[in-house]
Amino acid sequence: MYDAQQHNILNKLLDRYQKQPPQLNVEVFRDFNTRLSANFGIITELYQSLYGHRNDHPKYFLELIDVLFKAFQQRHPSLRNQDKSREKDPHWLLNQKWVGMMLYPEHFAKDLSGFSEKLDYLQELGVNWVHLMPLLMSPSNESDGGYAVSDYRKVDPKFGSMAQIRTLAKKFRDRDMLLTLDLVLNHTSDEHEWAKKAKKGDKQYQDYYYIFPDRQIPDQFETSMPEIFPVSAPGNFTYVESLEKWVMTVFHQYQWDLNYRNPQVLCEMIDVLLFLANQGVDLLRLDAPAFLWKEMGTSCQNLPKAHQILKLMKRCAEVVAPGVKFIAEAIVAPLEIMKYFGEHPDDHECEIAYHAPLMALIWEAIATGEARLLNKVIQNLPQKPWGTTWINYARCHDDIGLGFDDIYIYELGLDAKLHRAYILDYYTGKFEGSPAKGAPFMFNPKNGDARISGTLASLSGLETALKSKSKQAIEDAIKKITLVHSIIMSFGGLPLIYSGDEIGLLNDYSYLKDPAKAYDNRWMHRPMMDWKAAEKRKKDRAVEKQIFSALQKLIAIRKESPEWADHNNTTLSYCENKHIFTYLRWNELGRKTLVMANFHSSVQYIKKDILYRHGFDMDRGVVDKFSGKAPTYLKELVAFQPFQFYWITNKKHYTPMVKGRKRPKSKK
Ligand code: OTU
Repeated sequence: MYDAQQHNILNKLLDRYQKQPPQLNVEVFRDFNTRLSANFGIITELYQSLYGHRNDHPKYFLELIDVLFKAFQQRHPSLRNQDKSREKDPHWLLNQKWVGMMLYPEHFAKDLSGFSEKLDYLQELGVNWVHLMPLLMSPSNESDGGYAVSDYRKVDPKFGSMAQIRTLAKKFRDRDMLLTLDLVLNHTSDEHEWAKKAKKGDKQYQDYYYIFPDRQIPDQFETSMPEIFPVSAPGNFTYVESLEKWVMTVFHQYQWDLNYRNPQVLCEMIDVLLFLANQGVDLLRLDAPAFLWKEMGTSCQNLPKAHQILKLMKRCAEVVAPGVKFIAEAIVAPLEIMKYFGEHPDDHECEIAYHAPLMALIWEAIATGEARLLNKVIQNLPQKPWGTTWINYARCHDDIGLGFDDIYIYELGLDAKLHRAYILDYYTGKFEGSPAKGAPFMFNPKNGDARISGTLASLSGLETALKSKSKQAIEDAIKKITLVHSIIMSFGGLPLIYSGDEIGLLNDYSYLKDPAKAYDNRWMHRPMMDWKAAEKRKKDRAVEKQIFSALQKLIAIRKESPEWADHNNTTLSYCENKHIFTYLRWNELGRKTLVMANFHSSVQYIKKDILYRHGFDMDRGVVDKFSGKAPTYLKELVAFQPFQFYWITNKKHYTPMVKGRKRPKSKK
């Protein structure tokens, strides 16, 4: 929209920037000009809605725009070029070629130079996108695994340096790989310079946080704020002796919540965001964005202003670094997660969000042997906006929260409370006969809530199976591990593997010996990468080889399946057997894959009719892309082995794989 006053401000700014050294060449400046002009109206509007009531808002607004220009000046030409080529190809992120892995640098390869030497391992598996877990400066004792940052511009020397990140990012670009780093937006460590100044009594920096002289306001907040870590960090405020004041600390006591009501905080954090973007990061994982805005009398999660902050950040990034995409790490109720994609067609917010409901429901389906709830919840999710995509994952460094709504459990005729209790019991050793080996995380006696810790392999029963030496149990566990990955590879979105799962690493109980970790059992599923075990991926019949090569194959097939690019082309399919989860992936060129996954430990059948219904070419035949064979039929039924899945496609679209690669066309 044209607004004379805004236009005036914009022109003045651009005139000034054009002359500001180091001067940019005409073409480069034009890009900035175009992007700022296109976004200026919406940036102004968002800014006003957040800070318009303050007298000082025009001053801070101009400071923010200056930050954008400075960051643009500093952006490396190769990154600017990449921005431009990504602008020309809005599909780039949706491509089926991307397969990710998240890993702790110090667990995987000690540090950044060690990591650079391990790229071949990732490429052998087929991984071309890496989320490096927090590596910025954070206190050496307790830091919530790096999610308490004490300096956003410095890499913790135990990992390396920022220069190494830039080199790594360059290496990634050369290999067509993507790099993700965290941006911990909601809080800093209490050892961050801002917090230190605040502790010393500096009023300006005290205003960077939520600090209160007594319990009056905190008590009011507490009446409506849930607790995130009720066992290890109860309550949402911490008394700080040296200050004789209460500080808002939603997560741990040493993680101080930033006060985004202060426009300086926003400006600082956008500066940090662009700084990280300028190191060559492709996808920024915005940590805990649901918590950005606090309002008394609310849960202080998912508030409209939190979305406005994210939208403002997105527009700023689009001016400076449009090639950089945002990942919303909003592990909240399914319908709330969807809002981080933006709610209106021209909203720009986060392009990517974690598909927490899919993740949690996969585990629910494994525990119950049924896909009914999985099917129901996913069916009821609205379509996400075009151009956005999910991260599909089975495990990550955090616990598994059963964050889906009770209503769907009731709709299945089940008691939600009992059902949730069953799932918890199944994974935490209380349900006799369950092979899963996990632990309850943050059991809250006030409401009976708990989440689940444990590695993918241990939750799938591998730990128990190996102990019992039962061949059958080991086989079942491997089948479950493969099944779970077959879903995250083929469901629309970006699959993200958790490091170690590709060789079935088990729970690691050594964290109990470290007092800085013992109170947080999420450490049990953050094992050190076991390179000796990884070597066994080359050894026939080894468990590691069975898992690794299965994943390798899943990945290779994914990359060869253009209908798996995420264009909102995942259609859940009706299936009469409650143990089987079915969906169709398709594209406009007539390519399709029908995914059918049996979550039960027994042989199952469904009517062959499903193949006709989806228009498969039954005369020329269909094939399962994973086994390379036709599905097993029993008269008019398709038969499934325990935990078997099919990736059915028309034979004419099928090229057999040789060692995970497409067979080269014969030169006839
Ligand atoms: C995120 O977590 C991180 O993934 C956790 O590792 C951090 O502890 C936390 O932020 C604080 O930085 O806020 O919106 O176990 O699922 O806290 C989701 C709970 C988050 C996590 C939750 C999550």
